Amino acid sequence: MTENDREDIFSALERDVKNSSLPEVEKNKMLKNILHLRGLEINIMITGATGSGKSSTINALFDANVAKVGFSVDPETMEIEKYTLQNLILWDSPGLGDGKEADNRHAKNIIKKLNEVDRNGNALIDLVLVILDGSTRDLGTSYELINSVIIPNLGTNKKDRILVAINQCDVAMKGQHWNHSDNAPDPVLKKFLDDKVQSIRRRIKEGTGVDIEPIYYSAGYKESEFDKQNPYNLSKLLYYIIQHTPKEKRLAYMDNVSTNDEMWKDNDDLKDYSKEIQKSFGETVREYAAKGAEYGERFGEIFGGETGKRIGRVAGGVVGAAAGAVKKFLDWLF
Ligand SMILES: Nc1nc2c(ncn2[C@@H]2O[C@H](COP(=O)(O)OP(=O)(O)OP(=O)(O)O)[C@@H](O)[C@H]2O)c(=O)[nH]1
Ligand SMILES: [Mg+2]
Repeated sequence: MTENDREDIFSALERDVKNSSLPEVEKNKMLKNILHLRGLEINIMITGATGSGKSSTINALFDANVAKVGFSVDPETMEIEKYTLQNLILWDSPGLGDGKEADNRHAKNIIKKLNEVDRNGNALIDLVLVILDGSTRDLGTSYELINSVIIPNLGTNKKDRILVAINQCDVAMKGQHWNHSDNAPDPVLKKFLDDKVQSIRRRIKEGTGVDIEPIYYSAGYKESEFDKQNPYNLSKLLYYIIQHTPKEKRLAYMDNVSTNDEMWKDNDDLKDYSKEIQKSFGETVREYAAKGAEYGERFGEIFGGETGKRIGRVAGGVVGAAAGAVKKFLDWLF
């Protein structure tokens, strides 16, 4: 790791701009934009039933072992816990299913948090990630949570602010159809999970009129060095999280997502999620960091340096790839 690797993304952007051959006045426009982006925060609420895998998901996605993973049936998350990772703030919130009294308290806390506003008067919570336990048939309390507690409190653009994700897809159907050597579902399990996605979608549509697109994944687990399993569809989950985050704020993920390539490698093949994630970051740089500045054909030249290299490395990107591959990637990105 060099000094430059330790800089945050905003400092890398600034350095690329300062080192460029742009006229001072254009440089200053960009530096001002970057300063603004640096001040933006993403707030995500992560909720779901006890044991659904909220903590495991947080730890798999983000580079810190911040959230305590439970091994007992007692809820590990009792009240809303706040984790601050630079500009990314995670609210780990217990869902329903802990008994009537606790459920009432949890619901109240969630509703309060969803109605909080930031200093500009906008809703504080950018996105609610609801995690369902794919190994259980009884999703009644999760529907209650989604349809009666969360969706009614999401304001106007409800669809953009909620993401429903089914975790532990590896142990759905009692784990019998998980292909351990590929770390992926076999065709029978795939069909089962696709059907589950559709039935959840239908239940939410019927209950609220909101049409959302759930996804499934596995946060994986690690009991010891010998007893562990990598996540599945974690890149897909991150891709969906990013798509549900206001574009202007997206760079706040860059310094915080796990740098462990193992976490990102096993995904369905519906999309090249790693590339799509990198493309999203590239778009934010183009549309927000460079906003209002005249840079002609020089975009790739300016941000192809530190910024481009970093974007290329995110979520199992072009790490360790040959120099030619990095250059090709940057040409494609910008
Ligand atoms: N097989 C498998 N186990 C998982 C997965 N995700 C989580 N687990 C396990 O499920 C258990 C509960 O996970 P947690 O991450 O603590 O769940 P939580 O939602 O944070 O639970 P509370 O904080 O108690 O509400 C742990 O033993 C995890 O290792 C997964 O994708 N697959
Ligand atoms: Mg937890």
